[in-house]
Amino acid sequence: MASKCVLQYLREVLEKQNAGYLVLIDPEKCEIDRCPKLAREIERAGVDAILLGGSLLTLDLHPFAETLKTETDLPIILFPGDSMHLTAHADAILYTSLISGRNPNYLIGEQVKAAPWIQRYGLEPIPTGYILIDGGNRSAVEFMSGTAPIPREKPDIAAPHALAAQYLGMQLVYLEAGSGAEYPVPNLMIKSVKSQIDIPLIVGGGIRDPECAAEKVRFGADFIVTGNILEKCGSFELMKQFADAVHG
Ligand code: 1GP
Repeated sequence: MASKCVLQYLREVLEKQNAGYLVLIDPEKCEIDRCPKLAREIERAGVDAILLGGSLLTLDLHPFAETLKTETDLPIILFPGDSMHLTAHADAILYTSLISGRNPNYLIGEQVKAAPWIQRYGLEPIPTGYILIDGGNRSAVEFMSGTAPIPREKPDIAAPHALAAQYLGMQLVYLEAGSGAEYPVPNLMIKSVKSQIDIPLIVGGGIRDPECAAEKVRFGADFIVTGNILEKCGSFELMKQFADAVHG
């Protein structure tokens, strides 16, 4: 993406259409040789942006971001598990703080370590309140961060977290059930959180079919993220169905 205003681009996506669709590529689960074709198909399917990252990376992120950028004009947005998951080849970074947890390292520690590199790499930081919800199984985020997710039946706890994110000046809220979650974030929790905030709401984790994605949008999600389902049975047709369902 030529300009460095990815947040503005995301806001325009929401002005133009019902909601936005983001595809997550986790380098640990995607062969780099697949990336050129995948990037072209993602763009052709009507996906709005690409998230790149994962909870634990053992591979070099640079060639993945570089390859994706060569093949698509869509924004490449880093979705880091920690401060080492950075590359200059992306456009922006979800500058997340894991606000559902009480681990200072994921609230502010990793962010401090990453800040000079974000500046050096010229990445656009998008401050994001990251809220982990119990997805029915133990997620990588839960394990890696050493934090407990918010219980699924407690929208009354999730909503003030999201409101606090907005009051702290964050620009997005991400409700995360965890990659490969058994259950996605519950509809009533999405509705409750959405009723409390004015900033865009991202929902991801365990969304496996376009109908589910459309349902989450109906309950208030502004952006839907899918990762696993496309890594497992990724096809152009499926991505297009997701994009169409989300865009309404
Ligand atoms: C994970 O929300 C994303 O951070 C996507 O989850 O892999 O379950 O689609 P899935």
